[in-house]
Amino acid sequence: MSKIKSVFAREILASGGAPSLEVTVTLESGATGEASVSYGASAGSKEAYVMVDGDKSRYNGKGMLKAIANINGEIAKLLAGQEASNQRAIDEAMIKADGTENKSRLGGNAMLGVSLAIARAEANEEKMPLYRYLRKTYGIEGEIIKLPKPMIVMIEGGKHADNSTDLQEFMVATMGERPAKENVRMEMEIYEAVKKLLKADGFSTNVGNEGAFAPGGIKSNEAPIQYLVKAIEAAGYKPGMEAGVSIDAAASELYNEETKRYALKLEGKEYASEELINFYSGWINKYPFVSWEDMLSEFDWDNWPKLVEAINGKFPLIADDLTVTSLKLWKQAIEKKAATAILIKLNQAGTLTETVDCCLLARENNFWSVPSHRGGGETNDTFMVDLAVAVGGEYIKVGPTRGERVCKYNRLMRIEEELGGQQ
Ligand code: 2PG
Ligand code: MG
Repeated sequence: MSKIKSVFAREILASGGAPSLEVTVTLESGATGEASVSYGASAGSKEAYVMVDGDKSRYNGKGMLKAIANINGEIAKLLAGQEASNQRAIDEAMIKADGTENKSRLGGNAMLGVSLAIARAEANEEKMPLYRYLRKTYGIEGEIIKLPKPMIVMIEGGKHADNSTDLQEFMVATMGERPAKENVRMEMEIYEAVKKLLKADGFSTNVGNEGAFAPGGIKSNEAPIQYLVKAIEAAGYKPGMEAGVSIDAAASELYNEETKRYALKLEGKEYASEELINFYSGWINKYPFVSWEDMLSEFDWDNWPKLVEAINGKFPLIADDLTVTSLKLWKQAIEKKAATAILIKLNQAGTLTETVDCCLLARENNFWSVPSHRGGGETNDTFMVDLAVAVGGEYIKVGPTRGERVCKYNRLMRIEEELGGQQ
């Protein structure tokens, strides 16, 4: 145990080439912890506030100097001398000091960077791998550690890639139990198979934001599902047994709040919610799905339960923009039977404790939590992987290529190696 001596933040670059921030926390014992903060391209409207400078003379207004000043000034002062092992109390103190619903005074990005760096510093202080420290801190000790499976974005569109599909992500998720490194290998073999199939049909295999293929000119939003099923087979695996397909429509981006319709350009259609549910429903029994995510807009709460009913327990409906890793919204979604799993993004919540609380609520209800990367502003930080391991997240959702993505899978395989026979 040790007290916080200093908190220091700096501006770094995130994957999209715009800034993010990195925080170093030093304890009185000399132990240190570092963390950086990611942010999204298709962010939900109720996410914790990402504070950017707005000064157009630097990085087109996307600088992080204001958030950094909040960390190096007010937050550092608030936390100096506090016991670093009191993570929950520290996060609560920051929330109280901020005093706003969406962390807009101090910045959700500022608060999260500090929150995560403190956890890393204390884990280092206690000489524990981060996932173990998180289990201890949040009382998740004593159960077998089960590693999350990979859910890998293979084909992307929406806000993550121009000229591709309307729906944002088409993923392959491994099924069944095997070592994490075998799951990762399978996925990458399937990724190569997707590449070959797309090439054979004359598509470009350039990649989008998350390192997934973004085939311009693809004919429909259903075609990527077919490519993925074919690729699973071509790589030598059984669709629906060893690997299946997941979709994240990121449908808030397709929804017009005034007309209450979803624009699917590839289909040349504008669907009302029920029509869109019917359109999706045609796929339910046709393909081996592992999960669907954000198939409806965050502004279309009333129709989510209808989609849950249409899926009829075949696979989980994951809420992302709908619940934005907020305990309040996640409780509401469970109550209304609007979703049956939750996507977890640390920066949506803005503190570690609030994020873990969402994961624990999922556990209590036997729903999956799926820690996820971010689209536009990912960093090399792998905290989300340790979080997934700590809370027993069923999957981690991360892109297949580019350094800020593969580091997550490399961390997962490293944890497996560390655990050895202890799993
Ligand atoms: C999502 C994410 C990650 P973004 O919608 O699930 O793939 O995208 O970070 O852009 O919100
Ligand atoms: Mg999403």
